[in-house]
Amino acid sequence: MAGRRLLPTAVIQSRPGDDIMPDVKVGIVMGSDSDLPIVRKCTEALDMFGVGWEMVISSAHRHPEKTARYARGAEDAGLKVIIAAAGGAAHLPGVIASMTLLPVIGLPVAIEPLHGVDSLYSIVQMPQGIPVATVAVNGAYNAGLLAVQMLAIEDNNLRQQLNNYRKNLAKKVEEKDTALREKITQDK
Ligand code: C2R
Repeated sequence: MAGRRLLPTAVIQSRPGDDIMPDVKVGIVMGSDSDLPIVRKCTEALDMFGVGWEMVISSAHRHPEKTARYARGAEDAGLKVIIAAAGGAAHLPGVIASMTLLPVIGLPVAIEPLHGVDSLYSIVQMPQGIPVATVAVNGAYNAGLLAVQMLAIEDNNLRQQLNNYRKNLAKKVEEKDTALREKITQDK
């Protein structure tokens, strides 16, 4: 069935229990399980918009064959966007991007001893020809949001949800501004 895939056992999915996942559009790949506490925030954003995701550990350095298999198979598997997270010498997002035409969002993860500057530079400084859309160091929530925005290009329901999300952000700014004014008036 086009766009559907049977779950490889190593993949964690957004809706545990299903054998077939017609709705999984975002593949989240991370270099190690140590990245998970950061990467989790991606799934919070995706879940908020009801976007199906799957999650897998792979490494361009430690397991290049698995990484290539995943990247080359992603489009046929029905994925639309890949989020690739890695720390240190973070070649994973770029290598994945080189093996698929799907947009790849790179998520630099901060680890010792350089606290993410290394992963940021390795992900963002791609050579011309193979882009990776890089978010902030540990910017996992924005990686999820950016994936939703990409999907919203062809999904009016997601577009509407994103509009509401933005309106809510603006409303919170107004509330904070009002609270600030009240506080300053009281302090006078
Ligand atoms: P360990 O905690 O397993 O030692 O991993 C991972 O993403 C993680 O942040 C330490 C860090 O190594 C990163 N890693 C990469 C790649 N594979 C693993 N940057 C890669 O292929 O780019």
